[in-house]
Amino acid sequence: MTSPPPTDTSDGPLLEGVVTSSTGSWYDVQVGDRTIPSRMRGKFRLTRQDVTNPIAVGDRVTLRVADEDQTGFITDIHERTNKLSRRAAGPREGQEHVLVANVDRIWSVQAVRRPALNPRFLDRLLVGAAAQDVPAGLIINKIDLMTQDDLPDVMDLHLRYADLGYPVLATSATEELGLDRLRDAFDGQVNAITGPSGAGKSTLLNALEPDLELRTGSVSSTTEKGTHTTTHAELHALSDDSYVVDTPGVREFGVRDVHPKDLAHYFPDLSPYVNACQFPDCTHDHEPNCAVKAAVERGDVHAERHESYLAILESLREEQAPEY
Ligand SMILES: Nc1nc2c(ncn2[C@@H]2O[C@H](COP(=O)(O)OP(=O)(O)O)[C@@H](O)[C@H]2O)c(=O)[nH]1
Ligand SMILES: [Mg+2]
Ligand SMILES: [Zn+2]
Repeated sequence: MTSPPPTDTSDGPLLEGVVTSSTGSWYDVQVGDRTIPSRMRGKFRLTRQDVTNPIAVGDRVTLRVADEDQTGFITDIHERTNKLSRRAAGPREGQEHVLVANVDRIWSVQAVRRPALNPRFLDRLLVGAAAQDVPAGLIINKIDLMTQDDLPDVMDLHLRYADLGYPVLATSATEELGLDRLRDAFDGQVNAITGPSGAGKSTLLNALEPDLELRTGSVSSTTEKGTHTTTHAELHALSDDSYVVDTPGVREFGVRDVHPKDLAHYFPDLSPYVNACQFPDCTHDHEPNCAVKAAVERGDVHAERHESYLAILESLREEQAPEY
């Protein structure tokens, strides 16, 4: 931390690559088949003091590789298409922490059982993703545990989100069901994977790529919350042009900065109705002649989606109370 920012003493050719892991001072940059340990220009930190990490996993960078020791020096960060971030905790509280940049899709994993399906949690993730311009998808895992009793809820969840335009996949990581489709869906993309602890994220990734050897099962939910696994997020290469990054426990990403007024816009099923409400500032909660509530009553919008909307609205009002 106290050492002077490194300067460009390297002499090799300029290359382009993607940052696959970051420890804060060193970055692994993948260039073709090579992984090049690299440092960055000090000015990136100076010009971007509002974020904890000026370079994040997923960033595309230009670097120069020193002939002498084959380490890299990052000279340029390319413009991002999007990023997933959350607010930093601890000494950097309030700053933005970028979890991963240039995400093609974030996949939310839900388990049929252990832990139970949780549409409320899922909707929060979908809002966070939409607010950060990251397309989302749903993976329903542990289908091997599905019983006759689970079937209606699982089908309902599958259809509900497929109807909203999200890709929905059903898998069993342990029985290796649905993995070919998952591989196809991941192909050629930078994928983030998220969802509640225990849903099977790490097991799924190991099933796709056994060499990853990610720890599974044994992580207690408290440790997972306590350690900022996300600070050391790592982009795993699954094939030449497919990557995945595990972003566990990022419940709050993106949602907190949504203005309550804009919330309905992040629900593709609610947003078509908002202009038909009687009051232009309708929050689709208690107001009369609300077109959203009418759509729920007609069955055109799933009641649970409206409940999720109201629950998120409530949490935003609590957090943003001074302004709203
Ligand atoms: N029956 C069943 N168990 C699974 C499946 N996927 C994961 N598990 C188990 O669920 C537990 C949690 O898995 P893990 O991958 O660590 O979940 P994570 O917290 O989401 O990364 C482990 O004991 C896994 O063996 C599955 O498809 N079917
Ligand atoms: Mg895990
Ligand atoms: Zn309304």
